[in-house]
Amino acid sequence: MANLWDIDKIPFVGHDKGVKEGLGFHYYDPERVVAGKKMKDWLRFAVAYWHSFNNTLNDNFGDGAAQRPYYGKYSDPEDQALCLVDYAFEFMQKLGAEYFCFHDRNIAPQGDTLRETDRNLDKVVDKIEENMKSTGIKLLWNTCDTFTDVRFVRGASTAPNRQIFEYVAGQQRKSLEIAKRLGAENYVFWGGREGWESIWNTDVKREQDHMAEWFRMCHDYAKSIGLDAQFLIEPKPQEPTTHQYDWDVATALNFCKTYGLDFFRINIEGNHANLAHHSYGEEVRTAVDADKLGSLDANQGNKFVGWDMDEFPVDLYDTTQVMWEVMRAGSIGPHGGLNFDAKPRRTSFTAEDLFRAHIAGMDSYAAGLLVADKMHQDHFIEDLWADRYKSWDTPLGKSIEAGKESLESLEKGVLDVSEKDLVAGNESDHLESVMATINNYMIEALANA
Ligand code: XUL
Ligand code: CO
Repeated sequence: MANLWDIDKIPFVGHDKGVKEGLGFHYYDPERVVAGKKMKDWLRFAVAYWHSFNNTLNDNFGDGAAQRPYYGKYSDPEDQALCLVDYAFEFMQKLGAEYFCFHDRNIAPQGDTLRETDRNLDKVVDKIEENMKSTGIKLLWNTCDTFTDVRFVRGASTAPNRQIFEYVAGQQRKSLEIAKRLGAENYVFWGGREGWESIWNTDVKREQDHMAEWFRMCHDYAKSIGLDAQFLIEPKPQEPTTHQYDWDVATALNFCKTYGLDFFRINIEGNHANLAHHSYGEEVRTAVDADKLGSLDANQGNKFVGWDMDEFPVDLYDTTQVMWEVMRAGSIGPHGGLNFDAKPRRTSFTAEDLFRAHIAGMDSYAAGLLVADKMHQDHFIEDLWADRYKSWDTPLGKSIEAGKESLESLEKGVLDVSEKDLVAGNESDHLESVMATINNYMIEALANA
């Protein structure tokens, strides 16, 4: 079974080669120019440290299956953490991913005090920094793990116990300092424990006030150290809590508006969108329309399972819809990328499987980009929208949109129209044909890729 060091850099082989003929990209051709930009610059792929290197692939009923050379080899967890850095950068280089993401507690073990933990972090960050310099791999974002440790059972910034808030402040300060040191392009906040199990024991308003105060402090500190990473909130409705405060994109945006935290953009994750009963594309649409798209956690859920499966994204409908929105917006936010917040299935436990999983995700997004590009070139959706809303492109439509009409002024125009004549529908508004046309775009754009 191939060891990471025996595997060569993953080449682009083209889509006429079968997936079984060795490791290669079928659609992802990093230097290929699509709509004026290289594929790699549209997609900006990032590897998620926690899933790709720290996840043992255990589950509720089974032990860790992942075969990684550092598991079980070291008695000191700091030595394991340092060895893992070599593995991670070797993998990312061979994959050709130019970015990565991590939580503070993924990269270094916790000590007996925050001071000791910070020291552990410094040693690993030194090594990460060296590797970033020698490979050119950049930090898309880092974040603070304020959900795994038992001290966070009742929340982090929203914990009822004030001392937990103080602890989070200290942990957070260090994490932002690391972001500055490693040149993070974004900084993510995912409130895994910021929510409630029951509203009976929870002062929801007070907790949300605390969370907003925490964000304000983080932003002030970032400014004070000259960290200009884009701040991102990552919404998720549930799991681990019954209700997370950042339920979905709209809720997170409303939270930011309520508390005047307009420096935030949104990091949207596919599986989180599904848990909130949205498609990935719908959530991206909400963020793009509000000019708040920040970055993407690329993964997918499983239709038949109601929790966060973090599957590698292979659904071309999702990737096409997401990339169509990204192309409409011009980019994945000012500094965003596609971070594979995804884990291989438990049966995919070798180093080769880790490549195969990422290749599948990268090819699926590259394919989505190619289909979306063809749709944009043809103005397929743009023309459909123009036709669907054409009755608004009239003097009266424009006047309503400009806020110049009233109920009385509009009523005059319809009072004497026969009720039967008011059923106007548009010729082009045949949803089934629209969906079938999208199928055709996929088939044809990919056959001619
Ligand atoms: C959890 C999740 C996190 C965030 C970062 O569902 O998505 O890994 O992306 O904390
Ligand atoms: Co995520």
